[in-house]
Amino acid sequence: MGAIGPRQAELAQSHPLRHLNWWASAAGVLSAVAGVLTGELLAGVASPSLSPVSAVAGAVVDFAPPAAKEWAIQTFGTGDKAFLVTAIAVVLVALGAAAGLLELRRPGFGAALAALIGVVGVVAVATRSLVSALAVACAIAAGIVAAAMIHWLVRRLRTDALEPPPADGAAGWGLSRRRFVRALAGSAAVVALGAVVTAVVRGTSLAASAAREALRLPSPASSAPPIPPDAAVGVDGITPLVTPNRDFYRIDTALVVPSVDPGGWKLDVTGLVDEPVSITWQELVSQPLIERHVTIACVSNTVGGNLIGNARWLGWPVRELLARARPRAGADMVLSRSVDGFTAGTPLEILMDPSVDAMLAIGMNGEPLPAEHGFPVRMIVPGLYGFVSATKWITELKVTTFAADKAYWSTRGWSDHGPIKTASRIDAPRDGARVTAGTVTLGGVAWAQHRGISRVEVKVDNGDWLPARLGTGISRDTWYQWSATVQLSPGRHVATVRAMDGTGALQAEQVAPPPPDGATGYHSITIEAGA
Ligand SMILES: Nc1nc2c(c(=O)[nH]1)N[C@H]1C(S)=C(S)[C@@H](COP(=O)(O)O)O[C@H]1N2
Ligand SMILES: [Mo]
Repeated sequence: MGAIGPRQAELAQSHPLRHLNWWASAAGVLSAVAGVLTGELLAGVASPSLSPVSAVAGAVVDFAPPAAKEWAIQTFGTGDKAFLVTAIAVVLVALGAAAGLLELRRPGFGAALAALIGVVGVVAVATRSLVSALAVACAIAAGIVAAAMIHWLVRRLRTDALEPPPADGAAGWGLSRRRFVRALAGSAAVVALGAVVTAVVRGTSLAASAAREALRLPSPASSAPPIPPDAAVGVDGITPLVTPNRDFYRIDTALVVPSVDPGGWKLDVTGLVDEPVSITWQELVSQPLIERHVTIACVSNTVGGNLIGNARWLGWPVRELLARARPRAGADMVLSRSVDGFTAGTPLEILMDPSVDAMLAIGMNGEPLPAEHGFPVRMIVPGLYGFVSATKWITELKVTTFAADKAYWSTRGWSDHGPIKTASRIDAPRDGARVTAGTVTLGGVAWAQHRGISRVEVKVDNGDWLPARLGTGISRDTWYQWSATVQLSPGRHVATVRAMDGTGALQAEQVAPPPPDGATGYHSITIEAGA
């Protein structure tokens, strides 16, 4: 082995590696694909609602001029999302090839271009409302993988091409490029395997999340009543009145979040009805929609627990759809089914009650439902625990009877019926917190969905119950904030809260665990008051 042979030197100088263009482009495209797969695969596990590609799709829709959007909708109709994803793929392939060519000529520059594409992904993720550290990390990983792979493959290509011919005189590049080809083929095999794994892990979620990002919710025909100015009591550390989507509790039996493309979604009303009906996504979104704040809660929530959240839901009243199907006399339950087989059994009477506004929800706090919260459509029923009402990824409403059908949790030790029990919680100060002795402000939330809260009281140690200041409720279907100032002497104290619902019934004091129909008992915290 010695100096670079004259043939190679000539290649490098007079025809600077031009004959390797195809190979370098292939390496670049493969690296781009590897990066995208990495991002999507990680997102599938760590951040199902927000993957790098769906973020870019969303950002493109947000920042594209209206005329371009109009054109895409006119030209591709409901295929506009598919067009968007295809366009992003074409751009990525082109940029990948360009990065390969650049890396061949200026080692490091192509890798930098790949990293820059990764940065675009990171920025796109950062502009989305569901942004999280994990979502950003997925996009960063995508950029790193693409940049590292392009650098490694093209270096392999260059060394192979520039290596002196072996002593036996066989053509240098012709022989040694096989090592590069092997590296490329090996990488392609890994990428292909990664693609299969990604497809399995993510299913159709890329299409679904891109569709979600590109979606614009229609305006409600009936808007949510405005939040009263004195609904918030202004105590530090209290739960916000409306829970941001990214902080909303999540409870379901799904190992992998189902991905449902609204384009193929429909909801069938079956069972004891005069006329089985179906509704597609397009039909659903063109109905007069209502928007309401509703606080949903999990029956598994323990006293003082946080499996509860309040959101502004946009949807179509379930009773309108049921009315089209005309439930038969004798039916008393609607078994709602999810794509993943989960079922909930809801009293038909509640779903048909015009004062309840049970809805097929498509929007949560002004955006399409996040994948984790049931995209594209879920049910929301004010006043009922989630396990008997809040079916996510909903696909069927079977009108039936409690006698004939059992829902998922009702066969597993939980009750058939699940009205939400009146409860209250102290959020501030935190349990075990140290405060300065003297006047201390407590704050928290209380809820009795559909009955409303009429009164909240607090007690320190074994003292008297003192009335708390109750914020005006957004509606009786949501939780209420409350605050109270108490006097604490130095030492350890126990503060307790209780609430009374709108009918004048006090919340149950008797301590009961969540099964079979919801925990009861008063919430207490300890406070260390220092001098
Ligand atoms: N498809 C499906 N929907 C479901 C569930 C589920 O396991 N699968 N869990 C229910 C339960 S027990 C609750 S408390 C709520 C929680 O809704 P969230 O995850 O949006 O907060 O969803 C309900 N809907
Ligand atoms: Mo639940």
